[in-house]
Amino acid sequence: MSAGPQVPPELLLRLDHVGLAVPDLEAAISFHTGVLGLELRHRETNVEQGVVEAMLAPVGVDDTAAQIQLMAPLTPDSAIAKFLDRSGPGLQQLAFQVRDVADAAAELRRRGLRLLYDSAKPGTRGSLINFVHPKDTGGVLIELVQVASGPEEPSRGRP
Ligand code: V0V
Repeated sequence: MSAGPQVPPELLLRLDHVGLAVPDLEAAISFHTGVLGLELRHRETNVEQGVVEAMLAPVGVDDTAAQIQLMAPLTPDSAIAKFLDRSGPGLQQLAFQVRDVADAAAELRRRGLRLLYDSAKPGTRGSLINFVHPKDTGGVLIELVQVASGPEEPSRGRP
């Protein structure tokens, strides 16, 4: 039996967030807090990415757990505006924490995947981000996130 290529255990550390494209950020925040009962944790405008965004989590869950990211377009030519035009509101991306975004991107390039940026760009809360093209992942836009404070150690094998 062939062992196949070794996957470095530190490549994708944990799910950081699930990104949803929404046409109206305030309406989406109202739904996710008022109806689903999530808690608003953070808001930010990212001009380079063309988004206004909000991060939400279940009440009482600490900020190291995966969150929901709501993203509305700032401009009609932004990635989120194009996604809304083509697909409507909904799941736009899965974002995984990586220890070092440049190293993770290089490893995935070696594995034949197309990364969208030559080098990482600023993401939410001071993170550094890059993306894998959705056509190389079975149709899901995957974001790599190097968090500002360094990733939490995953608690594998513990309850
Ligand atoms: C496009 N496609 C997708 C997709 N976006 N498939 C799954 N998930 C998505 N989000 C499909 C599309 O339907 C086409 O399929 C195909 O990919 C090629 O489309 P394209 O013409 O290249 O589409 P574009 O021009 O809309 O570009 C798609 C990419 C763009 C992924 C290249 O959205 C991009 O650059 N995304 C990265 C930046 C981003 O998403 N920023 C917003 C989040 P068919 O029709 O050919 O089959 S910012 C963020 O997450 C932040 C700040 C953070 O987390 O900190």
